[in-house]
Amino acid sequence: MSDLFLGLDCSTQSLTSLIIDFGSGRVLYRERINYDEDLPQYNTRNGVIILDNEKIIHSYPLMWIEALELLFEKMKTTKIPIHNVKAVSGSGQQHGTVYLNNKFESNLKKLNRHKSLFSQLKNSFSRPTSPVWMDSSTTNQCEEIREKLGGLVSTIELLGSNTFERFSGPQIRKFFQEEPELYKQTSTIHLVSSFLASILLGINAPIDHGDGAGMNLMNIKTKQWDIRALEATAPNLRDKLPSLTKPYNIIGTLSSYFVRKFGFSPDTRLIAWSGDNPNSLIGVGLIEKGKVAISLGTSDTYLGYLQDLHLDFKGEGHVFGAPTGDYMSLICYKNGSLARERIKNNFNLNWEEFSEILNNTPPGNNGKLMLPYFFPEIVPQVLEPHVYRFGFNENDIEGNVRGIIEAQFLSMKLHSKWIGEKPTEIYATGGASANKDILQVMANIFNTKVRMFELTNSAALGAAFRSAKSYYDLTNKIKSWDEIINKFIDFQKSVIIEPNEKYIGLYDDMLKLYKNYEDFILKNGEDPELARLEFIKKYF
Ligand code: XUL
Repeated sequence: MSDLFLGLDCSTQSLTSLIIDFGSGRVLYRERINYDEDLPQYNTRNGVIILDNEKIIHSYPLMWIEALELLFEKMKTTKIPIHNVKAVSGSGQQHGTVYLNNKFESNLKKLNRHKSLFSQLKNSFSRPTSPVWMDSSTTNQCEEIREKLGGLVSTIELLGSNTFERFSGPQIRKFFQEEPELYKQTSTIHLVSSFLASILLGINAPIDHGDGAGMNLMNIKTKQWDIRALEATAPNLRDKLPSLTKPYNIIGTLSSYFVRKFGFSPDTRLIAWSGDNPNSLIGVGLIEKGKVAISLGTSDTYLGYLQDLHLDFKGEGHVFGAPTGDYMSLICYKNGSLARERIKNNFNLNWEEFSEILNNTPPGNNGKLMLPYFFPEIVPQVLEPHVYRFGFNENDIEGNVRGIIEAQFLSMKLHSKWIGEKPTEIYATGGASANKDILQVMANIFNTKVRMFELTNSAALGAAFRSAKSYYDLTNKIKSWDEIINKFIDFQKSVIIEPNEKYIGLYDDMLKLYKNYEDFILKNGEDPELARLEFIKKYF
């Protein structure tokens, strides 16, 4: 019987499991729990809850635990030989923090397989909800920490990123400032990834360098907790954080709860979990310079593999640890799929109709331009949501459909310039990457070919690849990343979307116009209306 590997992905809206069969090079099984639909008792919308105002966005760690158990129960009812799963790893939405009291680890150690995880772990939390990456309520804390670290440049040099509202450090500081008693009662603070890894491991699991870099607490060069950052964030924080580990480390074996309840082998190895973006990097097979991936999910992200540390001193991008042990660059946009869906739903469209309109509208959108801040935006930083439309209004279907898609890719092109290289190819992933028409706009705006994959769940796939790699390294059957990736991703068969050269000039001009509009709105720049009219005259 061939070796199986399990990858899990706890994303914003769902929890996915995916099993790969190394013998046949196939994905054997895929299942998903959607939080809103499958766990309606939590009343989440798109997997999250809005607390006092729309800047405060949390979710429930207990819901993720319930989803995990449901997922394993479903897996058990299939014919999959779970006993042959050699290793498990996982992926978590990044930055979200889980606050646990001193009962957590003892609860984990005495889990009884005849009872649910929920009932046995529900008293383990010092804070019932977890702030997630969509939260943008910590601007003050970001400023305080950045100042204590000596300003923008030294913060970026130390941590690989500026301080960001959604990053774990500023979130922890806010909790400490607003609820000091509960902070005191917190024994351990986990990320979503290390939290779920702990449940599977049966003791506190470490945080890997990929997800750790998204906390504003890890030194990006030494990959250790940075004492200055810890002190700038909250008292006694070192004692509350798990240790850091390399992303490919084997952190133990699956706890007996899972072994006995669901039929795993007691030798099933557990590999450190990481963030969804580092996992996606491997899940699309990106371990080469010059290529980038764009993930179109709840967040849209622009990812690149970095052999050496290369920082963005403008402070918009991030550098995280990559699963290979090297680095990766990342730019994250909050107005991703939820913004696309907002337009689709406002006009009562389905995705086919959305695509048809996109296809029937000319590149350049007849000079209609949108700044799409349906939600607070990360890049460029926009804290108060507002959608700006130039040359059209909110009732114009064509204007809005093409407007949102062009805006998203123009913004990505503009704000990824710090990486310094024009990509030679873009790997597209995430739910919306199944839409060829959206990818055609991407190819045209970047003037780069775009590769479309059959599988869009790259984070879970990446976690499964990582389990295989670490397992074979351990058992001296060493396999290179290329060998693993090529076994499952048939690059020959994936669809390539070529850019249409006809639009190079148009999109170069539109990018300048887009930048002028961003400057006009966000930096009090000059009104580019005349330039827009000239753009229309030139192209339409
Ligand atoms: C990355 C980020 C998001 C989350 C959720 O910095 O905030 O991409 O990881 O997917």
